[in-house]
This record gives sequence, structure tokens and C-alpha cells, in this order.
Amino acid sequence: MKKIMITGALGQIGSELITKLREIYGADNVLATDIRKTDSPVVENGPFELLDVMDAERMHTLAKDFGADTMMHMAALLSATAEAKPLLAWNLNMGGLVNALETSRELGLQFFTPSSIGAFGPSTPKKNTPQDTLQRPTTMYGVNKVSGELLCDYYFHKFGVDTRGVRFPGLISYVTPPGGGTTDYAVDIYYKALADGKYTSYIDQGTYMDMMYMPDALQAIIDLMEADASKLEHRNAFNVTAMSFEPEQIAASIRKHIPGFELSYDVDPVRQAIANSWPDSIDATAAKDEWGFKAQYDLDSMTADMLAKLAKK
Ligand code: AKB
Repeated sequence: MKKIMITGALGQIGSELITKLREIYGADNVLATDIRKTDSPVVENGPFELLDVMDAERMHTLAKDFGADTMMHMAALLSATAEAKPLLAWNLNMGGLVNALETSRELGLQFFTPSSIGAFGPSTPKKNTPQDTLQRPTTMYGVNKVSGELLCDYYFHKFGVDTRGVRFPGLISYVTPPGGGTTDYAVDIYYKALADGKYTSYIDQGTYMDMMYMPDALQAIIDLMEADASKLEHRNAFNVTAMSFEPEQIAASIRKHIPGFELSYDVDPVRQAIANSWPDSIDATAAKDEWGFKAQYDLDSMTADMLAKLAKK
């Protein structure tokens, strides 16, 4: 049975990932950690510890005392926040990652951390972006993600740490809202569709980005961590995606359930510039071939589920 320690437990991915991991591996075998403590099932339904990922010593001690064999490092600032606070982003995103990798090296832990479509830049091929390609991002978040990918590869080749990772697209969920991302509009739109019947998008018409529904993202993490190491040619990180759409397409999908839904635009230049530097669509063939990645939800099935689940909240 695995013993998994997770950082950033109360974030968008962490909070749902922990619930799923506790169902699979047992609540006592999944240690949730975060810099803050809130009234959350993650805090209440299993072991929880306060942890600032910049505190390397405490991270090591918690992992050791828990008897962890796996580290899932989720704590990070997202793209728009990182662009507003670049130095903090560098220190936190890279400092936290190095500490988590070091803990994993010292204690022999299997390791996961997410990269992102943000690891690509304007010179990357924009359509069907290959697994191995040009990565010259122009955002601090992207610089962090490329550096992180390289660092994870380094820890694998140099020290034999079993590092694994995926490049997540925008993740959409009805449980925990994201914060500070460029793709967040694709979550907000569902909340506003139900509450107000209209939404003003900060991302412009015609801007395509990859997206994925959270259940598929969680399954991807679990499948990659369970995958046979000898089959993995890549380590950090695999392209994964479920769909690519622009704002008008998500609005059209919502109108199948809320016919009068109105979409207007008030473009935020900062987040638009970030979105413009990212691919329109990425190619997930390597993930499919090396560990059987498969997404279940497309835009319409995700919309139906999102609206039904949010309506019950
Ligand atoms: C963001 O928008 O910053 C994230 C991401 C794609 O990494 N959702």
C-alpha cells in the first residue's frame, strides 16, 4: 500500500486528488499538507499538517515521520499571479520544487509534480504541439515550468529519483475554484451561467486553449504513478489534453442547457498575452503510448456534468 504526502493540499488539484487517493489507498495513507488550514474535507477526513514548502527541514521531517514512499508536490502559484509577482513566483515555485525533490532523493520517494501548457511559448508550434519541441516561454510561470521539467529530469538521471509529471491544460472543476490562472475563465463561466445567465470573458473570442475536466486529470495522475517505469521514455512532463476550445464554443455548449446564455468580452491584456503565447492544441500521443492516457470527457459531456453538479451545490 502506498504512503503518499501531498503539498498544496487545499489548492484546485490537491483538494480533489486527496479525496480520490484516500478512497483508493485508505485515508490514513495520504498525508495532506498546506500553508493554511480551512474547513475542508481534506483537513477533516485524514492526516493533515501545516507546511510552508519553503521550509525544507519541516518537509523532510513530515515525510519521514509519516513513512511516505511517494511525494506529490502540487503547491505553486499559477500563471497570472506569477506574472504579477515574478520574484515571489520564482522563489516559491522553484524553491518548493527543489525542497520536494531533495526530500524525495533523501528518503527514496516516488515523485510527481505537474507541469503545464504554460511551459510552451510563442515560438512553439501552435497546433498539435509535439511532446518534444521548442520551449521558450515568455512568462515567469512558463520559465518556472520549463526549469521544473528540467530539474525533475536531472533528479531522475543523476540521482535515480522516480520523477513523473504531466503538462496539464486548463483544469475545470465544480469543487474547488482555481486562483490566479489564465484558463480560469472556463471555470467561472459555468458559475456565472447558472447564477446570472451571462458572462463577461477576459479572454478574447477566437483564443483556443487546451482544457480537461478534473476527473480525467485525477485519473491521469493515478495512472501515470501506477505505470510501469520501464515503459516511460519521458519523465517530466507528458502532454495531456482532452479538448481545445475558444470562448464561443463553451458558450454554445452551455446554451444547450441554458438557451438564453449571453457571452460578452472585456479582455484583460495581461491574461490575453499569456494565452496568446500558449499552444492552441497539444498532442498527447506519447502519454497514450507510454502509459495509456485516455480522457473520458469532451466539451459537451463536461458541460452537462458541470452544470448538473453546480446546480446541486
Ligand atoms: C493557468 O492558467 O495558469 C493554469 C495552467 C494552464 O497551468 N491553469
